[in-house]
Amino acid sequence: MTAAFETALADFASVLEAGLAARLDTAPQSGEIARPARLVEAMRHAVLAGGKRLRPFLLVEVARLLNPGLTVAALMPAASAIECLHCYSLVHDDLPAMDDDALRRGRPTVHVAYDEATAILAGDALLTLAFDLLADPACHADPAVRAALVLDLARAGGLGGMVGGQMLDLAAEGRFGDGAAPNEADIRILQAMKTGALIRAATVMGARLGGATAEEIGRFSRFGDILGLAFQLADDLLDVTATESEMGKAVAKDAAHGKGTLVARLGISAVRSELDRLVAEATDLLAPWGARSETLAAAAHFVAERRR
Ligand code: GRG
Repeated sequence: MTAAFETALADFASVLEAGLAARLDTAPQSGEIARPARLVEAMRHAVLAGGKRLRPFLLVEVARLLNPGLTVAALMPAASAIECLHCYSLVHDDLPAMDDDALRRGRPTVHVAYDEATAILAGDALLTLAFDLLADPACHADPAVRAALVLDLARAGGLGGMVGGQMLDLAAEGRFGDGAAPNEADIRILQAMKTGALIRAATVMGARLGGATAEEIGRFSRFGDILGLAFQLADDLLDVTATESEMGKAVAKDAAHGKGTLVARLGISAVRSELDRLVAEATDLLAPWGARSETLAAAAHFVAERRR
């Protein structure tokens, strides 16, 4: 992974953050009645506190690869939507009823900084805001494209995607006392749902916004699947190899929670080899765009080799 990629990601993160900050203020939008200040503050705490901004970055990079005429500003509503949905998932994942974490992105989690009820509502409001951003005509002039984006994000984020994956994850910890420990195939499915679905949504939504053909949508769906799997494998590796200060959140939690990860099942070196294969496959998928796709190829390396 190159320093140039890290710089591009950091530069994008500042632009996205400024856009998100502007959306999260106390002035009601048309159709709203009032915005409670405490809720806005908690949402800002959840969203504006750092974060790699990988999902919106992928969305923007895929869209601009397919249509270089698109500006980052034009893609900001959809990019912000996917980050809002991601941030909601982190707020709810950190709650006492879920992972019960006190640290996220190097800062107190929302329920610690505020309180549990506020954190639940901040997550709810971020989830709703994600769909508000996609449905707004500012997202795309064509209502059919907006509807397709809404569907992509709903299917990735909901029952058969991220939320469903979180449910399977809780069950796999033995929370509900119902059944055997998950096998490798079970773990792959739950991770594809919990983590992979949203990363795939980012690349597919980017492709849609870039005016992709059906073949290109399929290609970026597969690219997103590969990055999602690599992201989760890297996350599992970091859980056993990184420090709390590198990650800005608690580590070594998987074993403590009895989580069956692929690192625990297959071992560190097998997972590292799988990551190498995934990066190679992701890079092959970008072949039609040659050197113009080098940022996305670097993103695949970043996901697999990241230390945060
Ligand atoms: C509570 C509905 C609900 C879903 C939770 C996101 C999630 C599903 C759980 C988080 C637990 C976890 C560690 C998942 C592994 C992958 C992941 C989503 C890591 C955090 O994403 P990053 O690294 O975070 O992109 P930043 O802070 O950079 O945005």
